[in-house]
Amino acid sequence: MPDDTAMGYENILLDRDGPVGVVTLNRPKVLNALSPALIAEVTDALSHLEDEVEIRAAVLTGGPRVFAAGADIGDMAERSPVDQLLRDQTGRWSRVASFSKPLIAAVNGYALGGGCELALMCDMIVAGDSARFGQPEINLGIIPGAGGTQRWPRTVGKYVAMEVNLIGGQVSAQRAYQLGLVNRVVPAEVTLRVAVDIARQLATKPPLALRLAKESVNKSLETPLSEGLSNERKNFYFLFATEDQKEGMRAFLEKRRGEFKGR
Ligand code: DAK
Repeated sequence: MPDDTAMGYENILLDRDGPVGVVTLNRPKVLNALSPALIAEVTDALSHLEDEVEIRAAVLTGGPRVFAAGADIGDMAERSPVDQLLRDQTGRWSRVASFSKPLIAAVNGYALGGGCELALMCDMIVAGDSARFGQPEINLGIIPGAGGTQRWPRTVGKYVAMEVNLIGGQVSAQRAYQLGLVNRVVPAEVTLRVAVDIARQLATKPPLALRLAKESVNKSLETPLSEGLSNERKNFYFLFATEDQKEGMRAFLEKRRGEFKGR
């Protein structure tokens, strides 16, 4: 398998731990500030992991001290709206949210601005006890540009979302857990390990069912209930066309573990 050096990455690391791909943001001197080059590398790495059949889930982390302190302010400071439009950053970032395999964020330290938005694009979030989430863009004279005003209210409701987006303060790991924004709070030194363990557990599940479960849950955030239910039903029926459904049900009846191939 190609590793990060072979791929020529300068802002991230890409590792594979069995069926789990691990993408690590790696600009520690600027708290993993998300430059366009870094985002391009993240999306490139995810598209490789997407194509590798043996990879069943992925983890996105910023390493032991910080997840990411937001988009690179130095890069953005003098940009015009036309620059922003032409660089198609929105298209790039949205590829993280459209990754079809399960993606777990392992967050230690700051996840601010675009860093927080990146974590919110993942399917589950494991937070180290040092994690701090927030949207401080308001203090820079802007608002979030990659989902902060949309994913917060859909996750924690209007009032906390207003607090986060209008005041620009930070939410601790513990509060994020109480709000339902993160799945686990763990000691910071085991954040990555716990996230990889969850990803490994997901890697034992039937990949096509995982993909459609992810798609169906995400759809529920964008559609009226009737449309979401209709979409779920179609995905449910479709899975009866897969070998994994036959294997899963046979394995249950034969009292053994299913071996899933993603077919
Ligand atoms: N950009 C660039 N450099 C940053 C940075 C950032 N976001 N955050 C930190 N750094 C750099 C600092 O400048 C400093 O560099 P040196 O001075 O050492 O050269 C180094 O990282 C260490 O930071 P500090 O010295 O400030 O460290 P502290 O521990 O004192 O403070 C902090 C940590 C996280 C509280 C502080 O660094 C901070 O407030 N950082 C900025 C946080 C922020 O405002 N984030 C929001 C940025 S706006 C879009 C997608 C996404 C976005 C927009 C559009 N599209 C798809 C269209 C996202 C926008 C944003 O995220």
